[in-house]
Amino acid sequence: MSYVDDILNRVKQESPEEPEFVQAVTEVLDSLRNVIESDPRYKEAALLERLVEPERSVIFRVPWVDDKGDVHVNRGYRFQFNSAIGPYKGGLRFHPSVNLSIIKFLGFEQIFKNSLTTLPMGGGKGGANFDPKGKSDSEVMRFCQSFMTELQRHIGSDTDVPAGDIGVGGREIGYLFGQYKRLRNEWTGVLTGKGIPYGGSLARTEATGYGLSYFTEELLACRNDSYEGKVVDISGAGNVAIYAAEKVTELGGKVVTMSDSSGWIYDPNGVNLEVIKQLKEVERARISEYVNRVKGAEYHEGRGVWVIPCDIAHPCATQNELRIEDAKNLVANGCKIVAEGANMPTTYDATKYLMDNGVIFVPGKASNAGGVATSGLEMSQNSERLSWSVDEVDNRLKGIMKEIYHAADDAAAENGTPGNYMVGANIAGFKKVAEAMLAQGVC
Ligand code: NDP
Ligand code: 2IT
Repeated sequence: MSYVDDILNRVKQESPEEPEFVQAVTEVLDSLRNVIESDPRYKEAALLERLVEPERSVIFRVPWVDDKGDVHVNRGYRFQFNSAIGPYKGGLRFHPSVNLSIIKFLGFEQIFKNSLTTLPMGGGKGGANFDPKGKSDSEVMRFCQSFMTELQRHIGSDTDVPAGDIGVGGREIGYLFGQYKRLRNEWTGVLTGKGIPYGGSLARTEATGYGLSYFTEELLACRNDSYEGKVVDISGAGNVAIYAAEKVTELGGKVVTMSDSSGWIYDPNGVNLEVIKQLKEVERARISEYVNRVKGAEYHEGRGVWVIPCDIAHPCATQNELRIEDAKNLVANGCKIVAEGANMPTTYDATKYLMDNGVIFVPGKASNAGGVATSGLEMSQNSERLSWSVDEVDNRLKGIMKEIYHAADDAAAENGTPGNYMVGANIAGFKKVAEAMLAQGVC
């Protein structure tokens, strides 16, 4: 049996209740077959065994009191997966669906994504099965304070630097940062995605969505094409989706769909982002409200954005939201590019179906890396006690996304699988981490 299959079997056997983690490992290791089998150093150093095992994982109780005085307990997680190329770095997710498998898959993916950014950041991820929806600001604050009361002993600006993800935005990062500072009596860049008045980076809010569009713009430019006149389906209506839609629109595309966990909208005239921002960033309302404010749009309950014909699809909500039946709809309706904004939003069978049917597929670890890349830029600014202008950050982000595109494109071609960005991104992300691990010995 090959080394890759041996490790894959072992992960499947040892993690039967971690389907998302097994899926992520399978996608990565399948992509690395040629690279792993052609270099005996990896097996000799048990590199894959070490890569799939988090360096450290912490699971903790998060008790908090609601506005009525009732006590609740949630489960908190931090997976410190790999620190070969820098301090652990990755977001925190607050969502009722959070469990060990989800945080573990996200931490594993983050290793390769962070490597692709070219910045010195290791991989980590955390979160809690807490639902911020419907909670008051005071309840969210008390939860964040309790969460940080435990997390603070495990993180630090040179150890592990968390940030936002689903359910964790500027409000939550503010409360988390305040509690860290209070407990440790030190002001350091221990979190990214901070507010601008207290050490945040300009353009971090927009970075993941903008980065996704910059990556796709470069991919199109290399084919003498652009977003101009393209119809684009986007799912989600959170941080990533909103700023992807904003940049796609600015670059000449027409975004016709968005969604939340209740349902989705179709606006044939192009989504009105002012209305979406008001609903989602200000009122924290449901997307169903959109049709009461914009004429000519439709609202549908449940999932379904991928039935709408498009040239380009950007899934920007959550894992495994683009399934085989969705892939079939997209192909049948002439979609040419699927570039992921979310982490692993496309199931593995859907991914294969898209690629087998001529759709250019870009995995999130390449196309959504702009968020963590700009977090890396926030860390640099904090270290040098300076803030860069919005143009400086945006230009660096653009440069990094172009570099990631070419790194994945080159690695795919070298591997004999040109145009396979799944394989290219995994190889390009893996090589730097693997070299660092080999150089550092068995640890
Ligand atoms: P937000 O919380 O801002 O938005 C998430 C959006 O997805 C919301 O519209 C939400 O709907 C929807 N959603 C969440 N969970 C589900 C679900 N189980 N089913 C259907 N819809 C769902 O998160 P982000 O925009 O930050 O994150 C979106 C994705 O992008 C995630 O996969 C995240 O890991 C990834 N990502 C985020 C980065 C960042 O910098 N923020 C960086 C790179 C990747 P509702 O409001 O109803 O819950
Ligand atoms: O998935 C991701 O890359 C993020 N949620 C952003 C992580 C970060 O540290 O900015």
